[in-house]
Amino acid sequence: MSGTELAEAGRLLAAARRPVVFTGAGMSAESGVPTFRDAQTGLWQRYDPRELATPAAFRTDPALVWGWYEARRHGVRRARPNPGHLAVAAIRARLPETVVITQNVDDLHERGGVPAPVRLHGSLFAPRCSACARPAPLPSDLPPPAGPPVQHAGPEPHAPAPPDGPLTPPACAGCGAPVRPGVVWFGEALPEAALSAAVEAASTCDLLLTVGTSALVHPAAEIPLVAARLGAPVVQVNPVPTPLDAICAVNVRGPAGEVLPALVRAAWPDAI
Ligand code: BV8
Ligand code: ZN
Repeated sequence: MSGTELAEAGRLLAAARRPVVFTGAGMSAESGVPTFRDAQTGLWQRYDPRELATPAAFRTDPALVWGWYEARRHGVRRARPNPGHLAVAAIRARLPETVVITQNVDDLHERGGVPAPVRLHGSLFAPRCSACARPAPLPSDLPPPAGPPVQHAGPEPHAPAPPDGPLTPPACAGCGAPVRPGVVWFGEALPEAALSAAVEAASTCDLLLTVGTSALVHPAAEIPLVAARLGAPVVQVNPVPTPLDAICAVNVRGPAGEVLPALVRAAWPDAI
């Protein structure tokens, strides 16, 4: 990350009043949560995440898909917000009109101090019935996540080993149908309220910060384009180029956990 890009991005952030922070899997990479690009581990390395994250896969083999999501939920429970998540919360603390929009299904923004990010693709912590959509309780096999966010991102010391295989999903208490994860699968529509809140925020923001996304999954990938089309500067944080490079005022090449705290310091030297 070069000083000039950081200084320019800091200047844009300091001048903003209604920023949008738009995040993807790269935001949680330094917390140990694998991105969609990262190779899967264990049994799951045999599967393409895009195949497993579909209604068809759940219909064909609900235990395989439920097991995968439970393994991911365990992994997130063992993870902690990284300094990037804390910096996003610091931006929002400084600029209360900040809207955080995420594609991620982990809860690290909330645990990092952002109470209600706009969730475009759902959450690992909101299971519901696959037939009647009745909310279902989370399997209670895990200790609550430890206290306030901490600097290091190491795993939870005493959490039990994550399941690493098929797991029969619980039955709905209402109609008995299998419970499914509360995420948006490929081929499924995004939650109407979240999508319109995201488009609204991108349409009225005075800066959009896009962090850790390859911008390949739609319609989420269009959110930064909405902001750019309406004249808001777009700043990208990603170690590598993405399809968004061309619309960005500044591309800061580096990991979110390092760049975002430095960006906040560049914008507000007294902040952290
Ligand atoms: C729909 C939840 C229709 C589940 C997810 C237009 C064009 C082409 C295709 C389509 C189109 N419109 C629709 C489609 C089809 C499809 C789609 O986009 N396909 C893609 C693959 C081409 N979209 C859909 O199916 C959507 N639904 O269209 O429905 C419809 C409409 C009305 C009525 C009925 C139906 C639904 C899409 C949502 C799917 N669910 N997640 C789960 O998590 O299991 S998507 C999932 O994948 C994530 O949420 C995220 O969105 C995406 C992964 O992308 P990223 O987050 O960007 O992560 P990735 O790993 O790709 O990249 C990581 C980046 O971080 C990299 O750039 C890397 O360099 C960087 N990085 C790494 N480390 C760091 C870092 N950056 C910073 N710091 C670091 N340390
Ligand atoms: Zn039901």
